[in-house]
Amino acid sequence: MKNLAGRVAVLFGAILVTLALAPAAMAQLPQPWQMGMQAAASPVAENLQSLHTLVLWIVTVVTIVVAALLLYVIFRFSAKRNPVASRTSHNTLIEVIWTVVPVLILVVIAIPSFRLVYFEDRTANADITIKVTGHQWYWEYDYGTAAKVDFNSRVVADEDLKPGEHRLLDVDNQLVVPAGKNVRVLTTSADVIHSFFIPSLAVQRYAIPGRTIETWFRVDKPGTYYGECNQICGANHSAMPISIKAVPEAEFQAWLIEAKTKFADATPTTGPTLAAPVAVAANIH
Ligand SMILES: [Cu+2]
Repeated sequence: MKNLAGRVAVLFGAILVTLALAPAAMAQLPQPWQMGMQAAASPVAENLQSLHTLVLWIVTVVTIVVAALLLYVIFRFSAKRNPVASRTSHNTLIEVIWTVVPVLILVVIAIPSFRLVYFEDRTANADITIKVTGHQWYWEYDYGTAAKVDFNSRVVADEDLKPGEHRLLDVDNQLVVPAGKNVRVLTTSADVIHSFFIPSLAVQRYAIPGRTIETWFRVDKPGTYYGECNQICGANHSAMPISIKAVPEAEFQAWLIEAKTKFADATPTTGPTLAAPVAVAANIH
C-alpha cells in the first residue's frame, strides 16, 4: 500500500514538473496535457492573461459566497428546523445591496476589459505593416509595396515532416517579423471567412472577403510562435497553420533582402480577386 502511494506521488510529481517546464520551451505551441494558456509573448497577451486571472478570482469568490448562502438557507430554513415560514416579502436594505454589489463587480471587470479591447485593437505607432490574406487553405503574407515581399505559407505535409517539426503546425515559409517592433496586421480573405489566431500573442482576427480588419502585436523575445486558422473554412481548415518567427531587427532586414529575390518569381495571387483557391489547395493532402 505504502509502495503504491509512493508511486502515485512520484507520478503526480512528474506530471507537475512536466507542466511547469512545458511553457519554458523555446517555441510557443500547444503541449500534450496542457491545462493552462500558452505563455504570454506579447504585451496584449500579458494584459489578457492578467485580466483572465482577475476575472477568475472574482468568479471564484462569487461562486463560493453564493454556494455558501445556498447551503446555509437549505440547512437553516428546512421545514424541520423552520416549520413556520416568515411572511416578509420586502427588505429595502437587502434589495439595494443585491443590486449595487453586482453592479460594482461588473464595473470592476468592465474597466480593465474595455481598456484591453482598445489596447489590442490597433497600435498608433506601427514599425511595419503586414497584410495577411486567408486562402482555402493557406496564408499569404504581404509586406507592402515598399518591401515587395509577398508569399504563400503552406503547411508541411505529414510525409515531409523533418525531425523536430510539428504536425499541422509547421509551414514551408514562416511569417518573419522583427522582435521588439510593433507589427500592424491587416487581415482579409480571398475566398471564405478565415481567422488569424496566435494564442501566445493573443492575436485573433477574422479574415473576411471584401473587408480589411486591423490588429497588431509585438513579440519581445525572438522565437517561433504557432497559431492556426480558427474559423471553420472548409475541408482543409486544419491544414492552414501559422508559424511566426521573430528575429532581431538586423536579421529581419537581411531576411527581407533575401526574401525579395527568393519570392520574386513566386509572387502569389495579389489580392482577393485573383485567387484560385480550390485548385491550389489540391496539393496539400
Ligand atoms: Cu481558414
